[in-house]
Amino acid sequence: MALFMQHLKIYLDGAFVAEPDAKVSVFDHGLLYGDGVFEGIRFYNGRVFLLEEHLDRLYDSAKAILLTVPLDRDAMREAVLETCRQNGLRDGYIRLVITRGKGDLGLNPNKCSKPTIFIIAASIELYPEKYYTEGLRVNTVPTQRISPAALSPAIKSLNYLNNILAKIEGNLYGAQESIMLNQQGYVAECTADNLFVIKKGKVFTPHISDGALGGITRRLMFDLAVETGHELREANLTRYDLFVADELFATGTGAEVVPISEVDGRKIGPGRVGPVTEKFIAAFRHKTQNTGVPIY
Ligand code: PXG
Repeated sequence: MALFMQHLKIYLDGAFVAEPDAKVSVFDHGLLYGDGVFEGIRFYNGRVFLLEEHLDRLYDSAKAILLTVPLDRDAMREAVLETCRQNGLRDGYIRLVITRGKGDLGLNPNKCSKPTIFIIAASIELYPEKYYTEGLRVNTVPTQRISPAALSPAIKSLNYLNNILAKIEGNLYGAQESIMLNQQGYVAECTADNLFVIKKGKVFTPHISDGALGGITRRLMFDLAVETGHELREANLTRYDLFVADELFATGTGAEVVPISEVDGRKIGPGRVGPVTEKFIAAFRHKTQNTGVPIY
């Protein structure tokens, strides 16, 4: 064992600080109200994967909640890369968070003078490899995806209670992920992953307007569909479409491309990873290992 613990270096409002000193005020509205936005980003093989796409979504999320990011895009990109360098990492996970900042106890964001920005780069514990062959057991859950008229699910905000409640319900069923429906009963997404349905060689995924986050991994699937020769289109999907699918998979920065082998007690297709999903997994892994913005 190491004789001393090496702390992560955290980017916090323009400086790098050791993890025990990386502290945010109890008056920060990110904490008091979940008022802020974030990104989860991966880096593989010394390169940050799909960084520009994550920056696009970050600035769009901030714009949608009228949060003016005090760093421009070039400075933000450099802050992300420098956080990886400061920690000497080549593979891992980046959490980039921008909160409304420190305010008073009222929710009025006008009282917050300066957004708080922090960036964590760390190694992560991946899903066990067996999930990628055996697939996940998932459940649809009673908690509906929040209506776009209430808070757009396209905004990657710090308000995750909707997803967390769905996750808790899945946990109660012993599921490894939960599928959320929207208020019309159509499939929206999983709690931190987008969903894909394969039927007769064609691939379908819920519309963003059905309550799915515009996942960066989801977006990539449209390119991989062309590469693998499968038609992919957006559709209104019901639980029935899931039950009778030939294959299902979920996508997300953390989960990558992961098969789903059981939904609400129904075995899906072969009950393990299917041939089309295998092609998407292989194409995805090739991209992660061979593309991205170099860190060093
Ligand atoms: N839907 C929701 C609600 C999400 O939060 C995705 C889909 C997938 O999007 P990306 O851009 O990652 O392909 C997310 C991802 C994690 C993690 O560790 C991911 C998210 C949130 C918290 C943790 O994978 N969001």
